Amino acid sequence: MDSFPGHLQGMKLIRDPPDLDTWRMILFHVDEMITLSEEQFQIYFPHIDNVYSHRSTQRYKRKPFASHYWDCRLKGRASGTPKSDDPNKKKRKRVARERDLCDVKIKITEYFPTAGALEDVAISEDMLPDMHSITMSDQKSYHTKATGQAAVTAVQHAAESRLKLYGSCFCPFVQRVWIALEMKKIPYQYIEVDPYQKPQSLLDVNPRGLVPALRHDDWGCYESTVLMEYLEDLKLGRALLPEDAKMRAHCRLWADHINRNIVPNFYRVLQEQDPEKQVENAKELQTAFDKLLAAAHPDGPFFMGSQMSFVDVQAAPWVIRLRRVLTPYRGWPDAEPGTRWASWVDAIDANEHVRATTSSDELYLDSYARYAENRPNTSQVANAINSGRGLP
Ligand SMILES: N[C@@H](CCC(=O)N[C@@H](CS)C(=O)NCC(=O)O)C(=O)O
Repeated sequence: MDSFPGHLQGMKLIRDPPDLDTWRMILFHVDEMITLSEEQFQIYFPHIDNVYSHRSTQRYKRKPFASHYWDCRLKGRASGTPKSDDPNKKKRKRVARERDLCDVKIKITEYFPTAGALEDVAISEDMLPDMHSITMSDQKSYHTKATGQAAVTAVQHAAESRLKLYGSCFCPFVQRVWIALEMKKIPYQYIEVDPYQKPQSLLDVNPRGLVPALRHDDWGCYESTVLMEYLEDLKLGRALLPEDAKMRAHCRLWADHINRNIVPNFYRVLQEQDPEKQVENAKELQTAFDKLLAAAHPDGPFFMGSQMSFVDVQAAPWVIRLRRVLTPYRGWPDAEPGTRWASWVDAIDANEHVRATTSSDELYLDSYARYAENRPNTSQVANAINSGRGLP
């Protein structure tokens, strides 16, 4: 079957998409609400269609979208549905599961073309009328569950392990450590925590209650750069720092440059509300990146050459947030094709371990809305960066 009837009309069956087993597991055993991007829905939902049946559709006069509701078929007859008295109706045997055991419901929000909005699909066990996966707390809104590829990786590393990474899906400092663990292929457990609620398990490792925090048996530590060094010192899997002492110092120096100049400047660009100051801050951020690349391998694409290593990992979470956050909120321009800058940004964005720890774009867009607030005259930032570029 290559296309689908009814409410799945228009969806194409993509045979053997990557990580299908994991996605089947995620979608079948859903116990908290998850939100899928349109792309993930299109790719994976047809593969679990045998479980769900369409229940109802709600259309609105003044809203440019419709909501389609689905129930898990393993639930049995939807409440309010009269029992069929058709003697010819085939009696279905319920052997494997009892009635009303499964309470998973799905709401599919279909946006009409004029809406111009992001399409998403929410799946939950206990569906609320207006649901999304963002938590509101003290005026802050943030996601509490990874999405996209990061969600798949989180599920793959949910099992108990001696090495535990306490992380939050939106946090770039966590992503550093997560990328390093993936690159090294050290067995680990990923534990999603809310650092604004600070569960005791996090405070036990980091009394300040910040993520990332790492627990290794009965010992724990925190601060992303320190954790990157700890993983390096374990000497397990692939080394991210070179052997030579002088080259190691060189890498540490530029990792320090990232912490002192790139990270704070990234937030200055985002937090500043005055358009003129935004332009100044954006130039400073670009200068900090330029300095880093001036010290990098001339051909790259990575800092030390053809392989991604320590310095790239230190910067990667902010590099991938340029296109996902600074472009929509501040008009940060795409890297000019053919430049050393473009080859570095593209190589980081395409790296499998970076991808494995990256959520879908909307998660980042939502997570930084509270910093960015106003949308300025974004073309000013783009012009300033493009005209001031000193890179080859
Ligand atoms: N310097 C720390 C920064 C960690 C950090 O700021 N984490 C944020 C999330 S991205 C956090 O835990 N915030 C909780 C809070 O501020 O209470 C590191 O490199 O690990």
